[in-house]
Amino acid sequence: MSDDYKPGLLGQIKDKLIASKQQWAKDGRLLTGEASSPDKRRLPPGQRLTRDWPVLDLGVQPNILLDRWQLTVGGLVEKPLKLNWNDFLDLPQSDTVSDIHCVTAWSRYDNKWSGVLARDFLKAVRPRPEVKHVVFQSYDGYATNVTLEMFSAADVLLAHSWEGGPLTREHGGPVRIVMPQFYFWKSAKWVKHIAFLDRDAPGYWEVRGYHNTGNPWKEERYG
Ligand SMILES: Nc1nc2c(c(=O)[nH]1)N[C@H]1C(S)=C(S)[C@@H](COP(=O)(O)O)O[C@H]1N2
Ligand SMILES: [Mo]
Repeated sequence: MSDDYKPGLLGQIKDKLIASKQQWAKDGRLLTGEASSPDKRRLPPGQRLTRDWPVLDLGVQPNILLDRWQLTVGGLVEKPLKLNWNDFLDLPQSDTVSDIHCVTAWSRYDNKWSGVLARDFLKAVRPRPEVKHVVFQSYDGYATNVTLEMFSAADVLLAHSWEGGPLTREHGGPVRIVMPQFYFWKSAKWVKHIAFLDRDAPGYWEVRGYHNTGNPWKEERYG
């Protein structure tokens, strides 16, 4: 976890934001109860489109220099990895275009990402047959959990670039996860370690009242 987290003024403001977001989960804020399905509409229920790109974090935006960056992979895998920046760029590179849906009700269409597809990453890591869950751990102490099935979708990316330029620090650079089919809290910024597990391990928001899966078309905000 982040040892260097010292709440200053910014930290205190963020603590309030976190507290109110946790309260939303208790109150069931933004739930519309509208029925929807992925093939019928692009904008999930209760969402509104934005053209800017809001920044959400816990009050720390870790500054990881590329020559000190590392991504490690552990748990039940045939190939535990410790990747430096060059190792990461040596993996097969792909581009994707996907929409963002944040649980705070903003969506942003047509984001162009570059990086390593989860499917290519999985080929390098080779999870053991008993693996059912994946946990992303980040440089700011954040964590979020998904199933191996969710992580294996064709559109999931370990992204280092957005719209042709390096992903900025505020948006999770050097590398963040992009999970387009789920609320954006599943898309861990500043990813540091990926654990492959045979049991579930709920992350930061999942233990604070947010849904374990977070499918926006089913409006799985809280749970
Ligand atoms: N490491 C880390 N990843 C994170 C978060 C965070 O606080 N720390 N916040 C999550 C939430 S709630 C959202 S909505 C998105 C926000 O990403 P953005 O700031 O690029 O819009 O990042 C997700 N990933
Ligand atoms: Mo979020």
